[in-house]
Amino acid sequence: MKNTKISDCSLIKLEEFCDNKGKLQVIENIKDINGNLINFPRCYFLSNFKKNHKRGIHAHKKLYQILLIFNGQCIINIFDGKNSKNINLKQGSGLIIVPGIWRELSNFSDNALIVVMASELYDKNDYIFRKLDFIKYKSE
Ligand code: T46
Repeated sequence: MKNTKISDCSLIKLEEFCDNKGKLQVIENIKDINGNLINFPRCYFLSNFKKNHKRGIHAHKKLYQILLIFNGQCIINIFDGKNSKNINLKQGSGLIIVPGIWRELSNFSDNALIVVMASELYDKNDYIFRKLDFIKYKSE
């Protein structure tokens, strides 16, 4: 999706229920930029972060994602070809990244665990790996 902006991405708060059994957090009813409900058929986990190594460093053409962090925090830089923003991802929040956004994940705290919900099955052809290709894609 070429015409998305970083303002289409949002940090949402998980709904939280605490009682004497413990805590339960919910995320549901996530909509795409046209207002249609998104299904998330894939989920993956990022861990074992190496010092001074970033993760991501690419964009997706069709994929919507929700990034959630358990244990610790990290910084996610998002870029839409013109503007960029650093987001400090913390427990209890989820970052919705729409298609057509470059992302770089860094500054992971020790033992960070990131869960990513993805709106499509894995498809290498959905990735844009080179930043210059991404900038060109966004300007076409
Ligand atoms: C993203 C960031 C936040 C698969 O075979 N299936 C999968 O579903 C995924 C996500 C990856 N892979 C393979 C492809 C590579 O051989 O796992 C290996 C590592 O993947 P990658 O280098 O893309 O990992 P990250 O952490 O840099 O990026 C991942 C996601 O790929 C990406 O969509 O936004 O997490």
